[in-house]
Amino acid sequence: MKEKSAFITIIGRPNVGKSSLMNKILGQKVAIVSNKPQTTRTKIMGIHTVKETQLVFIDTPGFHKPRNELDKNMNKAVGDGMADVDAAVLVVEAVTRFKTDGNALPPAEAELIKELKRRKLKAVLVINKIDLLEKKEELLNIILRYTSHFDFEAVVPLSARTGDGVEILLGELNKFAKPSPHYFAEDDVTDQPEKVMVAEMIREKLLRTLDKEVPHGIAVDLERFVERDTAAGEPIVEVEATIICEKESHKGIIIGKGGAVLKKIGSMARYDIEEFFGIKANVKLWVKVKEDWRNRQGLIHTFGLD
Ligand SMILES: Nc1nc2c(ncn2[C@@H]2O[C@H](COP(=O)(O)OP(=O)(O)OP(=O)(O)O)[C@@H](O)[C@H]2O)c(=O)[nH]1
Ligand SMILES: [Mg+2]
Repeated sequence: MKEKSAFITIIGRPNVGKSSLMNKILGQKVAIVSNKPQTTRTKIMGIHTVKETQLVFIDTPGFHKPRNELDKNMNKAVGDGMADVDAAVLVVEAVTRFKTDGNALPPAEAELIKELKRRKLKAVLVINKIDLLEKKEELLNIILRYTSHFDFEAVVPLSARTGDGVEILLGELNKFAKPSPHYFAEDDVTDQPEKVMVAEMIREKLLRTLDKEVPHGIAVDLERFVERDTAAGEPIVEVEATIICEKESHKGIIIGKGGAVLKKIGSMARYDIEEFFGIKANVKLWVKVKEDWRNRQGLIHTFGLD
């Protein structure tokens, strides 16, 4: 059997469903997902191997106007994700409210298309969230608007939520695979260490539970992550993590009245961790304030976000 591979980067504005799409393709949750923009903070690899063809996906942070050093690192991760790949998937939303009637695109998307051209990258346009589309005719206008800016190899409307259209996308992406040995083992799904995945599962629960600016200023520092046997001889994974936030007032919100919010986050995370490892888990969480950490490269590095 002749092996084939392709590296494919997934790019787009925040919150359009890039991570949801990658997870759906992999059939496994590798990247965390939330309804808050800027959920993904670093490049995350997802590996999809079917018979002779291995597609290596790179899920990137949503491209946006930077407001701090962390944002700059995140945008840089998008650029890095576009280097040395065979193709890109530009994800946009079927329900975009365009600010102009002409053909103009939101600035972040215009910028990404400029980058595709500069790098002479081949790209497929994915119009996601078609499950939310009330009038199917609107799709044509969206397609015309985007294709007037770039010569996409294919345009695929789909729903990362229901999976509708995902097989069609895979058919298009398989065309980018070139004869080459596989870079990863057949059963690998991601390059992320387990420790990172656990910290991310906790951050996902924070994103889903908290509002406004609080979740964006959070990092999760995993301090202990060990598997041991209980006295009864049952395996258990012990997780201890510190949630870093930017303000004393945020700390109060994260902990909640009588510790209720932190307890809820801990038990939601425990559920996911148990499901992921298939054994029982103990999760202990603390909260610490580190003012303005998103502007301090040293701390950004400590939390693995560079
Ligand atoms: N209705 C609907 N919602 C979707 C679909 N795909 C993603 N979503 C939702 O859109 C939100 C954002 O999804 P993510 O996958 O985190 O988006 P992202 O592009 O990775 O976001 P960033 O990492 O912040 O750039 C979540 O609430 C998802 O559940 C879809 O096909 N239909
Ligand atoms: Mg994401």
